[in-house]
Amino acid sequence: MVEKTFDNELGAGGETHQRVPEKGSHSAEGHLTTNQGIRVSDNQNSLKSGSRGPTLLEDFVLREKIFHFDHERIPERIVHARGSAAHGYFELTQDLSGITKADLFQRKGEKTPVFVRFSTVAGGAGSVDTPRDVRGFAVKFYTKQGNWDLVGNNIPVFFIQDAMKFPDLVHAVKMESDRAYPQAGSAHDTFWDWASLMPETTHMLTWAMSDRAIPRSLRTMEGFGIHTYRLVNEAGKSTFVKFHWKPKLGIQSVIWDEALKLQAADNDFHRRDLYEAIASGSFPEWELGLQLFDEEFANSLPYDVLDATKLIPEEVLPVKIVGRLVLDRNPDNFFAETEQVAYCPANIVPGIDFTNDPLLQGRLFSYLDTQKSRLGTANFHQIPINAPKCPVMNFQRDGQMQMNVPKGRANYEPNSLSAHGEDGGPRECPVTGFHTFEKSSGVEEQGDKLRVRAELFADHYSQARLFWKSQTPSEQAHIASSFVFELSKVALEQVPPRMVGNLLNVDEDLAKRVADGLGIDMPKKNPPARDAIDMDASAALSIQKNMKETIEGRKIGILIADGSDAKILKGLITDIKEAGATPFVVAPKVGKVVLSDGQVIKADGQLAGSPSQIFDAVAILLSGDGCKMLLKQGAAIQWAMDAFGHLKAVASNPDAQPLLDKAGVEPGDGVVPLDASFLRAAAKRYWDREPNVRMLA
Ligand code: HDE
Repeated sequence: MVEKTFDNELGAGGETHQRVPEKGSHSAEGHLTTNQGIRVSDNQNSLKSGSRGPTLLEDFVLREKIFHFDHERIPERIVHARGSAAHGYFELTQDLSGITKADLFQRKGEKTPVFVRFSTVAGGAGSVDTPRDVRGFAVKFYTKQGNWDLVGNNIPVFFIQDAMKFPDLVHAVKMESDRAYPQAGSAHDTFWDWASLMPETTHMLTWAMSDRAIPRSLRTMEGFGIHTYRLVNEAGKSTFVKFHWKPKLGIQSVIWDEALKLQAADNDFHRRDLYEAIASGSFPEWELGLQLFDEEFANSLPYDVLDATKLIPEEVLPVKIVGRLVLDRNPDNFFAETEQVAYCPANIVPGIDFTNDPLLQGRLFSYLDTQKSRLGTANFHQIPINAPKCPVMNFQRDGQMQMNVPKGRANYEPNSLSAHGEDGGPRECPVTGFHTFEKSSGVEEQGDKLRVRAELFADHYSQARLFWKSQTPSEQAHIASSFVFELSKVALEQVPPRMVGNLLNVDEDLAKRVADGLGIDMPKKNPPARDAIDMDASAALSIQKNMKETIEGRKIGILIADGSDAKILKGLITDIKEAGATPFVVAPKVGKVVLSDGQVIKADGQLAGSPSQIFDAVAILLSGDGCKMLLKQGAAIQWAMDAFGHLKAVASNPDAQPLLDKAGVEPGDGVVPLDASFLRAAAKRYWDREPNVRMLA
């Protein structure tokens, strides 16, 4: 019989090939146990009959370990499966007590804990971070009155007007059901077949084809509640509200070629960025803004505020800033928190209420329902990340995975158990309890039972036109080119002309550019259900018109090689850090770079694994010999070429010039010497460069 042995600290010999503490030693963290609390003597070897004999069924340690592992995954979300999240707080900066009785909006300066999850919509949980897609922006406020979930997106409107169409939208956009591709992208037959048959999607499509759908980071996206909600004050007066999140760093997006390359460079580009920003103390922050209005204002608009495919331009109704959201703590465990968090638009607190938006109404049912199949129990609200931070008391009992142990007999109400000296349990409170806003509001709340939509919902094009005309020429070119890119992937011949026929209702120039880009004849305009009206352009809808020129929070790549100037490198790193950005040194060998003064340093990333897509601006600092060596490396040439092609600032020292020449980096705005001007240059993108580097529609 062979003696059972452990590897010793030197890892030599034995039946296992892992380093484990010597037999009998105790770790500082305590003893390993089974889920029944039994101490485990050996976590390396299953129980066998003889050293080469069969494994024994009796081995409860092995069976329990494998059993638990087999069930580690839960069903992923049907939409928004891919997500990243963080803890933080909401701080009220404006007293809103006149407008709402919601406790979190009463006292200026008060902080409410939050858990925020961002997501893509179409891809599975393991898909990439940078497809062209809408992003979810879901905030759970753990208020003193219970949980309020504001479950929004990074685009202020939605594809559809009525919940009835949601399963069709999701089926059409997700991977096609026979071939199971494409993953995470809308550029395929079924999505465009469906969307082109649904004119109400047109406004959202113009947003989805814009740079909003390829954000630079989760920290640089706006967020929107989309639907019109209500705020209700102590006196029972209701005010309509639309919620906005405005990122402190401004809105920033990447460009399409960059997004495509990012999918190869870093699947986790957004997740990593969020995690690293928080871990380094550079806390992502947003302002909460409200658009507040009354019935009379709503009735004066040429569109319906209950229609989720419409927005109210900020120029028509300004956004009032009332608070800030700060994310300052990464989750401790992805599964326990980010995966198990269950948002639900039906979670509201006294002082906030719904409207009759037919999309919102459908959502009020869906989220609670889906959590049961995703988390497997009606008791999912007891999972720590979902549990309110205020007392929860009711007569609901039992169910799978019940974590509470209620005492006594009071599991019904009314009861008179207290008269007998027993605890009778909690009671309803007509004063502080949630009251639904009662007044029917301009809208007919009693009427015939009809499967219809309100009259103004039939206007599918006015706001798509508004969005289009509010963009800069560069943004318009991106939108037209995205339509071309996506529709070029559609094999169903009837679809692109049908889509262009819809776009003719938005803008003739847009339709023409898309038809030209596709190489198809201009189709006839599809007759609109209601003629579009012209609205005044809204600068707030453009990213480029609102871009914040700052390098705060940005990541700057510095390409070096052996012989790079030590003093310049040191100064550059210090300056970048002082400006609130993150320097990242890239070199051919990550473990060793010998600088001009003989100093040996480590790089942050290796050249092939750190392409310039992952940076906001780049600096190239090379010696003559270093440059010569890199001229033979495709990755180095591509590094400079992509940074230039992605319209970023490119700084270099004179010895690096041959690399720039070989990469086709031409002199012009944003191509600067490696001096103090670089940090100013790095604060923006150079849109004017684009027509020289790629053809757009
Ligand atoms: Fe969702 N949506 N949705 N949605 N949604 C879900 O809930 C649904 C809609 C949004 O990070 C699901 O827990 C219906 C609009 C976000 O966990 C599901 C309709 C907006 C998230 C669901 C909509 C959203 C979801 C899937 C039309 C922006 C991720 C898993 C009536 C205002 C939340 C889950 C997270 C998730 C249903 C439309 C945002 C199936 C039926 C409009 C950010 O319940």
